[in-house]
Amino acid sequence: MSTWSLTGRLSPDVVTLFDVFKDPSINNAVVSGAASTEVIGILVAVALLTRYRLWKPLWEKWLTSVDHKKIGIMYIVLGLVMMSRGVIEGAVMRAHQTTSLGGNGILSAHHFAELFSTHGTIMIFFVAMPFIIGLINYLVPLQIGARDMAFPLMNQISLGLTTAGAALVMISLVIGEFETGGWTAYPSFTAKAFSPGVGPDYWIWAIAISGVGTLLSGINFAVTIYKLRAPGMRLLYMPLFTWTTLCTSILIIFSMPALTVAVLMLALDRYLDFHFFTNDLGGNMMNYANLFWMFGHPEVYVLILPAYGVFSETSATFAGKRLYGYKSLVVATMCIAVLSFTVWLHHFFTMGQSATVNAAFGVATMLIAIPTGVKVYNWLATLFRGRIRLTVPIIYLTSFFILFVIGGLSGIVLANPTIDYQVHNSLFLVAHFHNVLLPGLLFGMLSGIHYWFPKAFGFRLDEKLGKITALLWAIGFSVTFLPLYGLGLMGMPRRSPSYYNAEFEPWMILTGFGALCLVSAMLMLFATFWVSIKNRHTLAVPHGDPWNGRTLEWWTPSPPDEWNFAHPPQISGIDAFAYAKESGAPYNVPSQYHEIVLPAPSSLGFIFMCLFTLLGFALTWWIYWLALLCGLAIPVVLIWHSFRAEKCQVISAATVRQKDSAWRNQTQSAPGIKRDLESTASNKGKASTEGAVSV
Ligand SMILES: [Cu+2]
Repeated sequence: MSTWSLTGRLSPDVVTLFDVFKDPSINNAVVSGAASTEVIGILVAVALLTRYRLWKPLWEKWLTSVDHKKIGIMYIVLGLVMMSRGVIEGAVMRAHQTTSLGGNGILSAHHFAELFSTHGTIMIFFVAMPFIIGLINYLVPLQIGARDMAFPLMNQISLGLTTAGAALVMISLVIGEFETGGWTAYPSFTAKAFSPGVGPDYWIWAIAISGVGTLLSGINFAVTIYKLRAPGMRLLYMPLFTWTTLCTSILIIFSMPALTVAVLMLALDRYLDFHFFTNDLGGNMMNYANLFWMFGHPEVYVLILPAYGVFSETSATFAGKRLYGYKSLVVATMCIAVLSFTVWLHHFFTMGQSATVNAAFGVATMLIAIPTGVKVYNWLATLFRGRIRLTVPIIYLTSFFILFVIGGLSGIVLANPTIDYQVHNSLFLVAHFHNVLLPGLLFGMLSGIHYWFPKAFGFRLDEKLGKITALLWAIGFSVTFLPLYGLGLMGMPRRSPSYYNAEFEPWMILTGFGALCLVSAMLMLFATFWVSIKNRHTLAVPHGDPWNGRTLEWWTPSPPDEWNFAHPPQISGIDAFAYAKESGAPYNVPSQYHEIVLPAPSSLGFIFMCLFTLLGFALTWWIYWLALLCGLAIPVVLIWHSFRAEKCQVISAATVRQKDSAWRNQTQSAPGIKRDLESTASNKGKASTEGAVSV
């Protein structure tokens, strides 16, 4: 096959839709089933959008929007779409392993390897990252009293690049195959000599493109927090979620380039016969391991810190108390951020460095438990003697306390190099990282979504269904992953398509049931959204403060106006909104209003998404003329765009006055709802401050 042919490596037989008819087997049924589910899903979405004439509003109100709130929501939608694939893949893997005693199993070993690679890649890069970036996008400008991100258009481009990466992973389900070397894509396994197919290339371009998007997001968040805080908001007056965002952004800015560079070096190895990571001609695979985990370990904290931020906000709000030890939480966050750069080597304790080096990195790893412990104690102290309401976010928080501590402790166990030698390649490790990522990141994000949903959409989520969802996640997690600790200690290797020890089987079946429970938790989550949307009129909270919130975002109507705040509020301490409610009349109408200038909608982010998806696809399949075309089009579009006169939309002072004073007047005259009626239909989003524990 010529490298320069018109269609590159593409040919009709790379489409996996009909594999099952060519060669009927359960494995191929799963392959074709997954591919056709995706194709049908897209067709149904197109049909529905056409049927309800939604293309125009979708384009005008969402895809071209530069409003940080809408971009945040789109990030989270992307995460939810990708999560439905990731969770089902996890369940398919469990189904395979319960049937794989003695080397059978429903899937081929190759397919199983693809599954654990896509599952990991999707869950980290296209579920966890969009969740945190989406939540940050939505919240941070509101929490600091800003009008938008520092760079609204760049924000849209970040979303476009992340979506392009996700699109490539989704395309690999139908056209060709994915890589089989895990979410880390370690060479030499992913080197050209051992994996000549398109799989690693899909991974490379998905990660490289979305990685640039994430880096731009990190820069955007940091600059926003440094430059756009409301008058009077000192750094130590910022809400804790904003603090964790700042630390996460700094982690992104320093760690993401390491990943992008490692991935591009791997691309040079594969495309242009460089030898960075080969075992010959001067290459060394350990260079990749170092670069990858220089990103990979801080990434763990990129993911977990925003969840810590969510737990800080929800524990204070639902205990009706000021956050205990605010400053120590800030310091702990910064300590975690710094320490996270000093431990990457614990990911390859077994790869032959000296005992001294291993010991140093082991100790550094264990140190992170100290600031983490500080945090857990502070949240507990916040709840202590508070007037706690047993809401959905509090259920997530309590599950987090119980389960995450087990995960954290197993991390300290693994930080001991001698123990790591024993269990590194076993399911013990799989248990550990799921044990931190599910109760930490996932529970944090889901409770955050539940908590801020009424802010974003103007109505609460159904509390009862939300509670069932939260419990199902907690139970599903425990049944699926806690047995893996035992299996790992019994010697079951990870990434293994089959096993030969009959003692493992009952435990594998148990985790299989757990996986079903997790799938039902996900379905329940979607059911919660569905039912709540249907009942949105009874659940409406237009006044904007349904939980008696403490931070600035609750000081706006729900959903907030496009410009967030008619006047940037004057800040003189932490928990500014709680203070305003205690000591004054927070909804007084200000005497004067000014016109507001907002950036105009733009199609640049969408165009970039299309061009980068096409570029990644062309490079993966060696369609070089197309890659060249896209590679030229991208800078041309960017230059063309920068020559256009800056377009803005001006909101007149009269419009701002009309909307803002209407909301203030209505809210002022509305009755305040006491906390025991919070989950009833009478909660329209104005909280009574009577009987609150004082700020
Ligand atoms: Cu690590």
